[in-house]
Amino acid sequence: MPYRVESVPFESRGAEHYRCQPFGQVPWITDGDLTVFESGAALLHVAERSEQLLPRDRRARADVAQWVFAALNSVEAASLPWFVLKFAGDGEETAERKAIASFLTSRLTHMEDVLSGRDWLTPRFSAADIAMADVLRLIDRFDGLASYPACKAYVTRAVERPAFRTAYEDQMAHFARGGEGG
Ligand SMILES: N[C@@H](CCC(=O)N[C@@H](CS)C(=O)NCC(=O)O)C(=O)O
Repeated sequence: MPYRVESVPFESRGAEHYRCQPFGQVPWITDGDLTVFESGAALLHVAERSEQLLPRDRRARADVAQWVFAALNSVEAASLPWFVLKFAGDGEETAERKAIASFLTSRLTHMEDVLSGRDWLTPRFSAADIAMADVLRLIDRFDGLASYPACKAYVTRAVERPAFRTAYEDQMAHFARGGEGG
């Protein structure tokens, strides 16, 4: 599927930016005359075009949908407070910080059990793996998967896929050009 990577100004976010993304964030996608914000919604919008990424069979589709939401709502939701502390360089041990770490530990322990028995979340690679692998990949960047070998191996499998490499390299090349052009 052909696509083009685009950037928007970070400091001065105009009305058009807020029209496409009400929180003034990125990403959003433009597909003809419509725009879709929230990466999960954008993912599902694109996946609609692929029987493999989002099957039409109702059971298979529900299976993919539940794991997409699990990635964003159960795993990413637990990783965000942990990231905020990591970004802030805050390593102080307090009861609140331990609670945040243990929330993430609980989610990763369950994901470790799930991923110990399978290559992908659903019988075939799907949109659910795009969402979950990306959430886990970011946790891994802060060494949060050191005690979760099955999660780590899953991320490795996902990022070694030619489609991931192509998309990642396209985005890096876009940034290397200063965010200009396709
Ligand atoms: N839930 C949103 C999160 C988007 C998000 O966190 N975007 C970050 C960059 S990855 C951003 O735009 N940060 C700048 C800001 O919040 O002002 C999604 O998945 O699309």
